[in-house]
Amino acid sequence: ILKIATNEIDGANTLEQLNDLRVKYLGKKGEITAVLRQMGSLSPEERPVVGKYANEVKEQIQELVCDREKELKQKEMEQKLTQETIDITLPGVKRNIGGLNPLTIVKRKMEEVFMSMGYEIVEGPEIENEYFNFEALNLPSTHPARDMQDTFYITKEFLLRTHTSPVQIRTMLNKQGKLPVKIASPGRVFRKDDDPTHSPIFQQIEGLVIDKDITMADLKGTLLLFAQKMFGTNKKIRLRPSYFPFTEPSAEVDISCIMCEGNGCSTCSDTGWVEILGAGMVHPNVLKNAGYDPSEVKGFAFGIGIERVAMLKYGVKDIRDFYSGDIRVSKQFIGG
Ligand code: FA5
Repeated sequence: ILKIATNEIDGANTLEQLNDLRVKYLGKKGEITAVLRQMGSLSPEERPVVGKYANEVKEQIQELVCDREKELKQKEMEQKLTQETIDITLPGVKRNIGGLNPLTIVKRKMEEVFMSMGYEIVEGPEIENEYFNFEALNLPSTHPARDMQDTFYITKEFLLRTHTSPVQIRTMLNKQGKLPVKIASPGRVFRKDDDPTHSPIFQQIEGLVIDKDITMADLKGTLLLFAQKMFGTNKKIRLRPSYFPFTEPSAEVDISCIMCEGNGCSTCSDTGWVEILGAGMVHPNVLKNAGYDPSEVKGFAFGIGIERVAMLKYGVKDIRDFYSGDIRVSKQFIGG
């Protein structure tokens, strides 16, 4: 048996053939198993001799199968490697690469402008406590101004923040009365809005400055400097009286958008002005809620719409173009 098995195993050319031979000799109905089964019919003297010999043959066949299996696997691998060669001289598949989203470019530029003016960049949570989004900002639940920003509520207590202003409260509480406070906080905000200039998800950058002797003139100067650093020194800003419960007095701020080239001038709106932000002097109740004494310190705050700034900067008419993911849009901004 051993001689024949050795020949056959050596001659097996595939793993399948080898497996058939394994079954033929070593399987339950195999030839060696048959010999071992017949042991009962042998005399007690013959049994140990034949048994020992049969087991030795079994072990040798097992070893032969094992060695041949290794050889065949090696051969298979070599074959695979020669068949699957890669032609590295073939031209590659060209990837279509876009640029940074214009909102990212504008957000980074705005952060840079504020950092250059000494602002610290901080962030706050998008899922916000009703207390920080409204109550602490001088907007109790009975206040009619809560309807000014149509809110996505998650539970009675938690909501998607409608503006970046809750970061004002979080920052002041963290500073524990220390002066000065000077932060800019960019981030996403959410409202039930949806039209060409209003998106349900958009971004704002909040500014907050608290110190002794801060006045409305500081606010106006800061915003003018921001506008000119962002859009060029020929830009003007205009403050219109407005109302926010968390500032007093409050203003909405427009930026001039008349563009002149050669002999002709064009404008982005009928009036030549576009609203980009809300601002004002921090309300005494807000200072109190955040642990500051309004008789000792004053402050100003503002909230700028990042999309509005980007629309103005790049002449984009529909806010939804920023979110389309269309590579033809972002491609135009490669290199920022
Ligand atoms: C506010 O959100 C106030 N928290 C701003 C503020 C901060 C005032 C600090 C005073 C002190 P308002 O709702 O006006 O205000 O939004 C501010 C800016 O966000 C707007 O001027 C506009 O540029 C932008 N904005 C508002 N709603 C949308 C929207 N749906 N899509 C895109 N931009 C928007």
